[in-house]
Parts: sequence; C-alpha cells; structure tokens
Amino acid sequence: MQDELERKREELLALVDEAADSAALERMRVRLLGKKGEVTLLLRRIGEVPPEERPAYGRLVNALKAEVEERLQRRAEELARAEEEARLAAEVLDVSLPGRLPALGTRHPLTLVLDEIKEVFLELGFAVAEGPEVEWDYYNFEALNIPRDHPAREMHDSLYITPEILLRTHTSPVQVRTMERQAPELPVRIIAPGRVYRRDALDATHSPIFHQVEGLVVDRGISFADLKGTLVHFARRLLGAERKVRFRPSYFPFTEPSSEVDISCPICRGEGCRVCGETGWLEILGAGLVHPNVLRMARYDPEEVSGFAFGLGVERIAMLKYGIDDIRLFYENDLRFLEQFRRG
Ligand code: 2NM
Repeated sequence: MQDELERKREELLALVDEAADSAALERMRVRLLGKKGEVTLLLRRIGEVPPEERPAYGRLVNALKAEVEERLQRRAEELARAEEEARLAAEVLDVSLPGRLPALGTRHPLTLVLDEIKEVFLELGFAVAEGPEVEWDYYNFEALNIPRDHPAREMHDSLYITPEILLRTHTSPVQVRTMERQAPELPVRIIAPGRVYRRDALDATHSPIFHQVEGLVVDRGISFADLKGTLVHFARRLLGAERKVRFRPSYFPFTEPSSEVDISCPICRGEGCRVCGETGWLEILGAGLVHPNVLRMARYDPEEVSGFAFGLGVERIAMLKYGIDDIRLFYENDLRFLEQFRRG
C-alpha cells in the first residue's frame, strides 16, 4: 500500500512538472484536485481500506495532497515568471531608434499669397474687414453705383438666391457695409479679403469661386496721388522692388477716375514671355477714386471727403507670382502641386 502510494506520488508530481504553460498547469490542477481528480479519488478510496490501515492511509494521502498543492503552486510561479520574461523579450522597444516624423502639411499657395498681401496693408495701417458671402443685391450692386442694365446684374452672370439676394460677385459690399457702419467717422482704411462667386464655367483661367482682396481708404483730402503711392509700394513689396508700375485709364461704375495697374513681368523682367503674353506687362489690379454716388449712398458727404479703392484677384496674383498656368490646380489638392510651396 505504502509502495503503491509512493509510486503514485512520484507520478503525480512529475505530471505537475511536465505542464509547459499556465493553461496546461490549470488543466493539470483540475485533473489532480478537481471533483474527479486523481488525488480526490485517492482520498475517497479510504472507505475501501481496511479499518486498521485507515489512519496511516489518511496521513499519507493528505501529505500527498499537500505536496501536490505545493508543487502546483511552485510550478505556477515558475511558469508565470517565464511567461512574463518571454512577453518582455517579445516587446522590446528600442528607445534609441530615430522617431517617425509626422507628415507635415504645407500652407496652400493662395493662403501664402493672401497672408503676404495682408501683411503689406496691415503695415500701412489698414484693418481687415469681413462680411457675408450671401449678399443683398443692394450692397452688391445698387450701393456701388452699378446700373440696373449692367451685364453683371443679369441672372446668367451672377448666382442669385432670390431676385434680391445673391452670392457676392466681389468683396465691395463689405466696403459699403463698413462705410455705412462707420460714417461719419474718419478715416476708413480697410481691406476686404474673401471668397467671391461668378456664374462661370471652370477652365484654365476661370473659376465660379475665387478670392479677392479689395481695399478702401476714405478721409479728407484723399487724392489719386495717395492711390498711386499706396499701390506702387504694394506692388513692389509683393512682387519685387525692381518692378516698374504702370497706371492705365479704365472704367468701373464705382470709381471715377478709374485705372488698371500693370507691373513689369517678374518672370521675364519686361522682356516678353509666355506668362505676360510677350508684352512685358501684367495687369495686377483695378483701382480708382471712389465715385461720389458711392460715398453719398454710404452717408459720407463727397463735398467733405474723398477716397480711393482697389481690387485684385488672389488666384491671378498667385499664378503670375509662381508662374502657374491653370487656375484649377488651386482647387484639386494634388499633393505634388501643393508640396512645391513648402517653406523653410
Ligand atoms: C476694383 C477696382 C476699383 C472698389 C470700390 C469699392 C468701394 F466699395 F469703395 F466702392 N470697393 N472696391 C474697387 C475699385 C474695386 O476691383 C477691380
């Protein structure tokens, strides 16, 4: 009996040592100590043992059970330690490796140019004004002295929401709203950057949505000399100190006199090239002295004050500045295009 238990003891302890991982060890614990486990059955068998041998049998089996429990405990700790070590070895992290750099975006070329334009005018004491993109016909046309029969007022040239409301075709309504709000306070010295809308098909040189910056100065004694000084300074700050600047007579309903402003081509320096259409000159903006009717409608007295105003297309400036020949490139978000404007 004693020998038989001794063999059993060795067999069971060996089984515990054989468990190769925590899961196998748990299955082994059930096989040994569970309800129908080997040790449990040995304990139950005490009833089959002759009464005089029961105390000795009981002592031996209880000792065996304690030893099995202890061996299970030791093996569990051993396996847990080994498994932790294996996990740590598998998870090694080399903190000396170079980091993975985040993919850095770039500012959009239109944002770059717009920021440069703003900077020049902010230095000169202009403030940035904003207004709605969905605008009353009154602010977009009527208050700007644009006649009822002007082509821009046709349904097929502008994007109307109702007969009285449209998507603004320029940012001039912002200037009108600012004058209205501020009058009779002087001076007005603002730029109005923003998105404008025209009923055009998208092609290499037109887009139904594009960006403008318009400027306005109203004060006592403002003359065409103020306009010229401001815009020559602006053109040279933005496109190069060596630019020649040319004022050509023109017409706008909201200014009188009116002018278009050209610069010597920054690509060929006036020699003639693809960008300037072989003329050596590029038109960069329109400008003029604010029409007395416009001042009057905005509640300034044209006998007391005068003003100059100008307007430019941001896409147009960006295209000639960077030699871009297709306006659609600005809106397609092709990274091969955008990444060319990375700075620094
Ligand atoms: C241009 C050209 C000339 C202009 C006029 C005004 C306002 F509101 F003061 F009358 N804002 N902008 C203006 C003048 C715009 O764009 C080519």
